[in-house]
Amino acid sequence: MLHINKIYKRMACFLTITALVIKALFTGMAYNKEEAAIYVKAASLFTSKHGQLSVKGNRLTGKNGKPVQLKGASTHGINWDIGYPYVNEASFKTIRDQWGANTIRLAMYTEDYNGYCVTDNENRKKLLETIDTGVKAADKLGMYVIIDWHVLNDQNPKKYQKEAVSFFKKVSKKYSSYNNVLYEICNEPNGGTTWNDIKSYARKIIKTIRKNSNAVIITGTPSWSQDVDVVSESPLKGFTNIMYSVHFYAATHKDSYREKLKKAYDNGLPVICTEFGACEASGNGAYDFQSANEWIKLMDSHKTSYICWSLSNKAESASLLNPSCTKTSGYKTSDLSEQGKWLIKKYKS
Ligand code: IDC
Repeated sequence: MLHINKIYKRMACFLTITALVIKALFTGMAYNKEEAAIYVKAASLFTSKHGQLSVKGNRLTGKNGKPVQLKGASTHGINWDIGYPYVNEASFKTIRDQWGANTIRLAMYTEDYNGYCVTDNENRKKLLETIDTGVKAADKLGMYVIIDWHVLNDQNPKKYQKEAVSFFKKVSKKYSSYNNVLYEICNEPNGGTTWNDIKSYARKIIKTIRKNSNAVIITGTPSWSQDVDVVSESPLKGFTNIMYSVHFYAATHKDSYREKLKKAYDNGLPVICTEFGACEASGNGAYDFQSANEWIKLMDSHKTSYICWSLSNKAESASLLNPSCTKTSGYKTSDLSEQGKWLIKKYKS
């Protein structure tokens, strides 16, 4: 489907190129340095290079059919202090240019912290505006963006299924012309939530999104998105461009959890790591960079995409910024937590 935004972009591109060719013909010159730089920059943007993502076999692939590996940072809850300060263009530009990230995940809690499903209309509107700012900033910077329906204390995504249908209907329609958006439909089902519960929820939400968009859809997996092995025995059928999330916190989740991922790989499941940390699952405690390095090595060997939790200065180990850093963009190495410093070394290498 060709949407208005795409048509405008193509028309603008076509008209500009035509104007430059005419100018070159009349002046006998090629276009000037500044103009050339704009084209080189646009063409080199990560999303221009890879375009609309899809899933081929167990791999995330770009428009040319080649595997694409997303690497990025997740926000903390964008509802955490409504008006989350790190969702702005300069902030994303810093993490793109200084950290080597190509993706940002917008985590919106559904219940915790005055989440989307339990807050008032005014706050809900602010959350949608924050998502909009994030999607548009990422698009401009050539970054992919994951809109994350952050189920956590609500445990079973079916609890707010009605709200989820209405939310994904709205956003998939709004962003149908954007090729940089991925939808994560339930962060971490937990408690007694079974794979069958998640599957029934996922079918409903996938059908809702598919009315507007063929974007990649990511579903959470049982036990805080750890049981990819279980899921790989019985993935969803009848849909395309679906991925399954695996999450880990390296100081808590070690060999036995990596074995689950290996089994999912063996069974050909398309896996994406939409959240991880080098600390404990509580988001605090000591780091285990050795275990984190093992996870990264395993994921790199399968070109699995990964997104680190979280772009925040909250006083906890999982934060990428130091608690003393009050900047909302232009983060320097000295502003980063130990995990932040480790992460950018990984992303840059
Ligand atoms: C944590 C936040 C922390 C917050 C807590 C409860 O870092 O500040 O108090 O949630 O809402 C997850 C979740 C993610 C957690 C993170 C660390 O997806 O929301 O964030 N974690 O505990 N799964 C495993 C770990």
